[in-house]
Amino acid sequence: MGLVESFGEPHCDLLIASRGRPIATRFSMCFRVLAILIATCGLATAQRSSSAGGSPEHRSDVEITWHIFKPRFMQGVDTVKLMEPVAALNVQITNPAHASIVVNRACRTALGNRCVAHVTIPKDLQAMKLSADKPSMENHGLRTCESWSPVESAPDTQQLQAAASILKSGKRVAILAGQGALAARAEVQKIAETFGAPVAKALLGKAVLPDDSPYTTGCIGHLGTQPSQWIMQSCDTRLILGSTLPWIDSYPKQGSARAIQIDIKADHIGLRYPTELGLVGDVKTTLAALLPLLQHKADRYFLTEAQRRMQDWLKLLDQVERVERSPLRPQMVERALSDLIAPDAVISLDCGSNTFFAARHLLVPEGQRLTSPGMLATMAPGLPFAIAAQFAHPNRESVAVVGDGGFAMLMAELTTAVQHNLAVKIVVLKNNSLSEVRFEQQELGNPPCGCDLGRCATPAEVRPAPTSALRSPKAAIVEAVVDPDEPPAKPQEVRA
Ligand SMILES: Cc1ncc(C[n+]2csc(CCOP(=O)(O)OP(=O)(O)O)c2C)c(N)n1
Ligand SMILES: [Mg+2]
Repeated sequence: MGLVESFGEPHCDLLIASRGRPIATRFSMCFRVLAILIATCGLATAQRSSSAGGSPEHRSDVEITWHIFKPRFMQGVDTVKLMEPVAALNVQITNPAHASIVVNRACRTALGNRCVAHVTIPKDLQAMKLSADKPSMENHGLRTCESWSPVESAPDTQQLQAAASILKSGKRVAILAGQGALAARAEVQKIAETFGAPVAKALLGKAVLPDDSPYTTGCIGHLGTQPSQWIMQSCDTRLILGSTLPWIDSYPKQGSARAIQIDIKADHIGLRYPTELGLVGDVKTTLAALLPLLQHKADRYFLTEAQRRMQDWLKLLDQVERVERSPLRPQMVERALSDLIAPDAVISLDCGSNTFFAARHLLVPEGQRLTSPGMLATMAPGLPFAIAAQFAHPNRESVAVVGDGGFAMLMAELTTAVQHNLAVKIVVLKNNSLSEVRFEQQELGNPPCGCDLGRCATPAEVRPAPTSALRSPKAAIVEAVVDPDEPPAKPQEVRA
């Protein structure tokens, strides 16, 4: 357990949410030491993000937050009510002895059910000593246990045999791997090898197989690759592993392929595609139990064709990355970064056009890990994710690739990185635009909009810039470049 004081209040929550992402390797939590309205709104976004994104599948996942809570007090917010829609467990601590039981249960709820658990600890209570507490008469010295083991269940033999039979009858098996398969790299590779089945990866599952694996066609979905799209449209059997990829148009046409889905969450089965057989269980354990029932398939046509298409696709990306022009193509920047970052780096992405470029042009090798906002696709978590990753992996490079819009939202979180001596690296794709939304609006036929900009940096510019801003019929910004060494003087200190 660690205490992290976050300086960008709305963002400490994303830090906490990110600890539940696949980047954390061990049971880890952040205490939250500040709860003001804006922070709490940020918390709701982050935790909604984590609940909307489906449960993080990593066994160290936990989403627990402590709050200062002072109803009717300045900056007080009823965080219990606020978190009610997203938290599976949502309890306010009433005394120190209560804390040990509730916190234990919250950890079990979050870890076991892969969901959000939320604990509120009023500020006054945080300062109380456990030894000074008088538990209620009914407490009888209640203790709880410290051990916890992840769920590693697999479906029964009959179901596994049914799955094996469907897979064996398929001529063109394609695999969709999501974040639930992150811990099952060896098993996914073995299945792909056995069936000559290409693997398309959801963005959160990008590290399931390294991008140089002969079995993967890269990411799938709107930010994916053409070969991934092709394998999904051409397969006759689809194996979905720990994924609820949201883009329905990236699934085969209904009825055109049989589908088996393996997911630890029963309610994920059939969520996106009419799955013929749903196996509820841990992806790694289930695949390990399924593998002995399968035989090597001699027909390699589907895989070979996917690989050929992948070669063509990589050539196309290479050409795009090499175009020399200014302003730079973001793809060139992503490629340079991909070549330069450490082989075991942890990469954190944002939401925007930048995510598309990163998904395609950052090629993740075997030792790297990657995380991104997931299903809610909220802007700006790249930096807080990178901070959390650096806490979780102090000896690995932590790199955030973010948009300028997202970065502007959470830039203050840099203070946290500096304060905690975290050597995070942030690459901002500055296009002076909320580009993804701009393109979406263009597609809808909406006209571009914006405000007027003015700048003054010299005495001669001091009047013209605000004058035209004040006369503008539109919203206008004046950037006045002023001396940072001019002190906020007291009356008696003012000098000419
Ligand atoms: C909190 C939040 N607000 C708004 C959006 C809608 N949205 C999605 S991408 C995007 C633009 C992001 O801009 P930027 O970070 O500069 O990235 P770019 O698209 O320019 O690469 C917006 C506004 C969102 N996903 N999350
Ligand atoms: Mg931008």
